[in-house]
Amino acid sequence: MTQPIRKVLIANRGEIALRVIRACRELGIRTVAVHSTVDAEALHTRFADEAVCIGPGPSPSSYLHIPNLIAAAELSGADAVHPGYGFLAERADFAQMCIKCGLAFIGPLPEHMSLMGDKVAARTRMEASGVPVLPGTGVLQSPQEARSAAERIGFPVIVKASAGGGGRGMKIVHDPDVLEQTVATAQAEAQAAFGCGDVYLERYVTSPRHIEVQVVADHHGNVVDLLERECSVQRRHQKILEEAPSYKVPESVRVALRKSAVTAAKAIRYRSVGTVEFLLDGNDFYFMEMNTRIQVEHCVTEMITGVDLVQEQIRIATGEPLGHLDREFEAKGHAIECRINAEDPVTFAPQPGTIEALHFPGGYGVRVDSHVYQGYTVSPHYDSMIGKLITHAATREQALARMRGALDETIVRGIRTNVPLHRWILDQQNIIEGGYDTHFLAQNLDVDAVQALAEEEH
Ligand code: MV4
Repeated sequence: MTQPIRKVLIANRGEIALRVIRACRELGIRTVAVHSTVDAEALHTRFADEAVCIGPGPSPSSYLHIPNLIAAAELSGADAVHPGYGFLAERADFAQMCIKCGLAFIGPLPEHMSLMGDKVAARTRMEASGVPVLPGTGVLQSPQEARSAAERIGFPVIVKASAGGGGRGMKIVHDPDVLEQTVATAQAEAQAAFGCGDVYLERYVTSPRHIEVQVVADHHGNVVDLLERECSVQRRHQKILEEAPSYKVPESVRVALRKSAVTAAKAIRYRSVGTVEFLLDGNDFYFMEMNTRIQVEHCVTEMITGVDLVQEQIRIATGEPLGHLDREFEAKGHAIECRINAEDPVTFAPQPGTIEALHFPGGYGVRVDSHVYQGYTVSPHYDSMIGKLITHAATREQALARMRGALDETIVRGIRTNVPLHRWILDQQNIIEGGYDTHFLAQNLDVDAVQALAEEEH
């Protein structure tokens, strides 16, 4: 039942393209990079065994252009496609097209992506499978229907777009008097943004933590969880810092979270690596979304489990059973990841430009996943993340200390980065103590303190 993979086309760029190249190299698999004209000199273009130009800088004409990607795969004789994260990673139509063209898609089935992309369908399916969901509704048929539903649920409620996700298309309603109007606006906005005006209600959790469980599922129905990550340090739904395992979550809750994630994956006969996201409200937790891709923050899970998630993803795509992975995992130490972005540390405005000087940290327990180098130009066409610093140590306290040192050793000149913001975050009492919630940054960000650190940077 196994289908060998000899050559992988990587439908992505940046650090994740390098991450996939490294995984393939170790598995003895050849790689094909695709790149836009802007990325002709990029490291993924250089380090892959082959490279194919797929169009100009703007993503719709290159990294999102399905016909060009399929043509590149056929031209190069690739037998599989790895989508990375972002771009086409969760597009069921892309996965479907790959399969139709005889290419193994290194990810789940298209139907898994469609189901989880439809937030109401996902909610309904999870609830039916015994995974906890918040009190809420199906697709609202009218703004009037919202009124009686909200009375049953209790205020505050949140209006979410069924085609949204990742924080897009959400509105919080505290006041019953504005509910119907808010629902009508949300429907119109969802129609404009997603081409689908379906919205639904949920009870709004005012101070949640974001905890997500890594799952790995093979083609034979075996599912295992690789513990959880906490990603509560976010700004406008962009994660900034992640850690594994979660801290100050009672053991009984962690066990229940992990069990629910496995239940979720089994219920939909999921395959490949995936992440089940939960909102943690005190000791209660609720299913939020499932991500059907490898995630940016997968590295912290790798550090505490010793499992190469990208290699496993590829092995699973060949039809291999979980085998050695099919066991109860226990965290080995603690890992933290800081996403380094080319952006102003205070305003968060992207900072495209050329990196004049660069030094990344090193040492025991320090991992750097990055695609940039001295002389590299950060393009305004793509995401501003220029790399990830990951530290791993026996304890959380040691991992934090190691990260402070790693940040102090990081030098990026020519463009502004969020390194000073990270340095500030790691000195905050809420972070040091743990147990912070998703409002941490919005409620605590001290712009002047971060500015001072930015100016002090050598
Ligand atoms: C929520 C919520 C509170 N109550 N749903 C944000 C991203 C998307 N996955 C869903 N999100 C939220 N859904 C209910 N019923 C709060 C958030 C939320 C959030 C969640 C995780 C991490 C950061 C967040 C920041 C703001 C809002």
